[in-house]
Amino acid sequence: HVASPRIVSVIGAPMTYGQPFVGTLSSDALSFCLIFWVCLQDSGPALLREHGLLEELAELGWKVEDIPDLDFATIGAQAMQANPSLRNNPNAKNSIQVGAGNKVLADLVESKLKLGRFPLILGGDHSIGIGSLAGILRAKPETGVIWVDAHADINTPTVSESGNMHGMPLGIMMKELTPDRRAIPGLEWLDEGPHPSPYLSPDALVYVGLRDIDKAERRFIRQLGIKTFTMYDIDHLGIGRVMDLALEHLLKNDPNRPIHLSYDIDAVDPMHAPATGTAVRGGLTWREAHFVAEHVVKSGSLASAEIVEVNAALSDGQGASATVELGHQLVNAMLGEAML
Ligand code: B3U
Ligand code: MN
Ligand code: MN
Repeated sequence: HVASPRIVSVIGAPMTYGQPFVGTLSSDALSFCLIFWVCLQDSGPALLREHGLLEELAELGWKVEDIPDLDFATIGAQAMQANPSLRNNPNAKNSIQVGAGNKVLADLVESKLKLGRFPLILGGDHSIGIGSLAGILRAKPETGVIWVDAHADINTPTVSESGNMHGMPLGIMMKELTPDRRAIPGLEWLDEGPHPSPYLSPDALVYVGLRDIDKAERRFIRQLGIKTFTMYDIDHLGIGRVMDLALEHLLKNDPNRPIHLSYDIDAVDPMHAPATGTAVRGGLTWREAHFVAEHVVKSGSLASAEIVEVNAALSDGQGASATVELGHQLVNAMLGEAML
């Protein structure tokens, strides 16, 4: 089957520039960064690796290609140096660093997909969705996306209330919302060069697990008619029916369409995943969280996946290890652990 290649390319993408706990921000965030030195490089991928993730993927029958974590601190610093006159926009915080890092990620994801491999991207904050989607859509423009999240991540620099880019990947990757991506410093590459990155069509996206949606995001979702299953829908229909409908929406016109699963750990209830930037109560249960991944795998259409916002620095030791363990279990589920 086209969508089940045997080599998984594990891509560590420890991005932190898309969320508030970086660099020159509030004094709270700064003192936090002095205590936890991890502020420019997220520990998510390293912790998942320490947990024996790669060995387990091998046990599941995958050939594992382990790629060294992308060094976003260096990539970001170089981008700033290369163009000292370029200013970050307060409405898209750290957009130069976010953009430069995502350019490297996009090229990597595109090249692995073109080799027939399964890119497994370990975040990092959800701003890496920009690079993942750019690379995926360059390699396979017909891809459908399942976005599992407490949040809609469809803000744009113009409407975002926080300016944090982990809340914007979908807004930036939709033409209807960001018709000129060259206007955002650091993201010019999306629309330049021999291989501009296609946009994601609103009907190629399905949301699962939403429960914290900003006002402008609500308007966009309605206007664009994006297929959305909130926690209300999961309560009402059950996760089984919701996932059937989600797959039906993406696969009805093309049963062979590749699917990308973008999994924000904050979709899961904070009882199980407290170590994340913006935890919201009332999330997926442990089993619902697994079922989402398992059911997408079972369709045979899953072609790439990412897990994001596992941030061990944002909880006590116990909460951090619980969150890492869940992330690790979900990755196993994405790579077919529950399949007989
Ligand atoms: N919608 C809010 C909050 C948020 C989005 N993504 C996360 N938090 N993780 C925002 O800042 O855009
Ligand atoms: Mn997210
Ligand atoms: Mn989220």
